[in-house]
Amino acid sequence: MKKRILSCVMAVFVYFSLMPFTVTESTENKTDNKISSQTKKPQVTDTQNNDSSVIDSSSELNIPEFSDSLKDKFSSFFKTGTCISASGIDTSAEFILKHFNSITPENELKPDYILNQQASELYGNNVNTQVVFNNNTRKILKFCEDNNIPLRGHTFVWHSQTPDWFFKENFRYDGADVTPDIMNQRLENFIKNTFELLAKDYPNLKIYAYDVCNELYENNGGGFRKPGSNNLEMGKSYWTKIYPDDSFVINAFTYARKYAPPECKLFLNDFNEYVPAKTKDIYDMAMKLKDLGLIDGIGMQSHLDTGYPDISTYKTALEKFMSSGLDVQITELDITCSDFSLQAKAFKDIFTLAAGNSENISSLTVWGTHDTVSWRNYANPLLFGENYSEKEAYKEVMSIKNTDLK
Ligand code: 9MR
Repeated sequence: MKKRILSCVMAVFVYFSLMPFTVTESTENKTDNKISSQTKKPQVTDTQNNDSSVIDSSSELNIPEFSDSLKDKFSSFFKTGTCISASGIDTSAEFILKHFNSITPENELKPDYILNQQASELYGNNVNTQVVFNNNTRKILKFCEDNNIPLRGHTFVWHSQTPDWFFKENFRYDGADVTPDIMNQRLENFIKNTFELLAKDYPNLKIYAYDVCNELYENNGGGFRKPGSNNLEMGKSYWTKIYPDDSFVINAFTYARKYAPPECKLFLNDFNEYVPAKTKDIYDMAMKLKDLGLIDGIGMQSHLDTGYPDISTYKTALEKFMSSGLDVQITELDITCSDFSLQAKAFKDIFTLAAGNSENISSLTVWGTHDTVSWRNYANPLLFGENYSEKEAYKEVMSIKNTDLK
């Protein structure tokens, strides 16, 4: 009992101490270098190493009780994904192939990885944003292509991991801020050049989803992030510094719709998405984009803690997003904890909820293969532990039965 109370207190502490930055605001610069509402389940597109004896995709949704692969267990419900880094391929390839059938590059498609300052400046017309993939990005893309694993692209418009020169005259750090008109052209070229390079160098890569905009809103809702440079003041957005309104969001989706491969579904992705004011911000923008025919889904990052939110708070947000008629994807699930049994229950609750609503949920991604490589490794937030050990959370998730759904 004492342990439980202590664990709850810890959880609340961890949550509140994380709140302002939980979620990512890093100044780190790494330049070194269902899919649309009309397409519904059952999902039968698991192309990678799927053991067809596990699930008969033509039958009704069914969870195999005995399975030792996460992706096989849930393959008639949704894609089961992980984020990976390039080095994860060296250490974990076999493990990734066994458990996951969707991959998100953890950092390697972010603006600070693929926007190239020198080439953009040298191009000389102030608007043709140049995109270059470094070896790490290439390694992940090739791994996905070679192994026929569909990719979730992440991300174009983000306040974080985006260099300030992208918003300045001549693509130079010492330039003045550009106008919205110039920025529109840069944004279009950024998105166009990215999709063109992907198609040219990885013609067999299946890109099934892309986070067009990420973390647009204040951590607890209340509108867009405040204008500024995240590289100077954590949490601020250069996008809202350049644009007086939401046109950068509408335009980003317009360009993504124009240049993304037709099967690639376009997402608005955010964290703390279960905080009611933020749920509303995300929902309202998604509906605006939906009315314009520009969006396919809402991404719930789902960086959770065993102390917050509880499953009913999370479910309320999920239901609101599902009521949009758009696809929903759980895009970055991890659950920090100081009690592995509570964590196991929380993971089971989320997987059960997702499987029970798989009509509207096409993909569930955990944010990392195992605790050791997690961005929150201090609180062991994943399904697998050191040396890929199967944690209680993994076992609970694998024990979900058809009768648990609903
Ligand atoms: O997991 C990513 C970590 O390696 C990076 O240091 C961090 C820096 O911004 O970004 C992490 O990924 C974030 C994701 O892109 C967006 N949502 C929050 C994730 C965790 O911070």
